[in-house]
Amino acid sequence: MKRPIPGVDAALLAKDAAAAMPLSTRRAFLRGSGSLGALVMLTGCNVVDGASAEDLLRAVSRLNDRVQAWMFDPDRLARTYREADINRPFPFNAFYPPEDAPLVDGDAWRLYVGGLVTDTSQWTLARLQGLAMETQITQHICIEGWSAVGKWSGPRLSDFLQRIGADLTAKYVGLRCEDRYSTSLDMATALHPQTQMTLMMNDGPLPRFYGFPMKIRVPTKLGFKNPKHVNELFVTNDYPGGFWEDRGYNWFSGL
Ligand SMILES: Nc1nc2c(c(=O)[nH]1)N[C@H]1C(S)=C(S)[C@@H](COP(=O)(O)O)O[C@H]1N2
Ligand SMILES: [Mo]
Repeated sequence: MKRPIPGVDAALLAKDAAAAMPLSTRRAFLRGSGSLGALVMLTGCNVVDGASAEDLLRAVSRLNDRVQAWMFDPDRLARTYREADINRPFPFNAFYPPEDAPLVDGDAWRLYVGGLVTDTSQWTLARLQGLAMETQITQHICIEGWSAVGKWSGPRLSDFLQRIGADLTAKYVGLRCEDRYSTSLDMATALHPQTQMTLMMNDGPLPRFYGFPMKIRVPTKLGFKNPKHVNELFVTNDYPGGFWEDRGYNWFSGL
């Protein structure tokens, strides 16, 4: 290993980096040597040659993504709840107040599909409604400090991806929304049995404030990874980021 950054205590730097990791990553890191050398090796970020603290934090965050993706168990189901546990009214959240929620015309709406798929035909709401649907009662956890149990129904995203001939070995599924929100999922999560193209809430059409006409429900991830009013889906190997991900939230954000 090369010489440390002048004036920076290597052990302290490694300790700070460990503190910035989520618990699961930190455990794996400290189970190894937990040293600066290990950090450089793990992140692929050469902190020795004048990397800024920001570069290091970015590298730690991407390392967190890789460790979380590696630890993700595609067969482990998110907990499901009873009808009596459903929160009514369900909380609203977006990067704007409720009155600014998009007013989407369900007849004119189309889902555009692109990237590494063989069938790029557009989807109307009626066509999506023709797919086999499932219902889940699961918990939504927002990073802002609230959680609520809701009931959502729709086709499995994995069924849809198979139907459009998606390259299931690709890394990411990118999602874009009517309100210019966006997010992206790792393929393993996109294929998880509970990841849903939600068309209904509480046995009725998905209401305007909760993502009409279609949201992606991902009960294995934080709330911001559940995009509402989705109108574009693409499959890619190029990291797509997302609205909050580009503003510093950890990309994987698994529960
Ligand atoms: N299109 C869109 N989707 C979005 C958001 C948004 O601002 N726009 N906010 C996210 C966040 S941070 C949360 S917590 C949930 C809130 O969903 P809800 O209004 O159904 O509770 O939507 C997520 N999906
Ligand atoms: Mo959120």
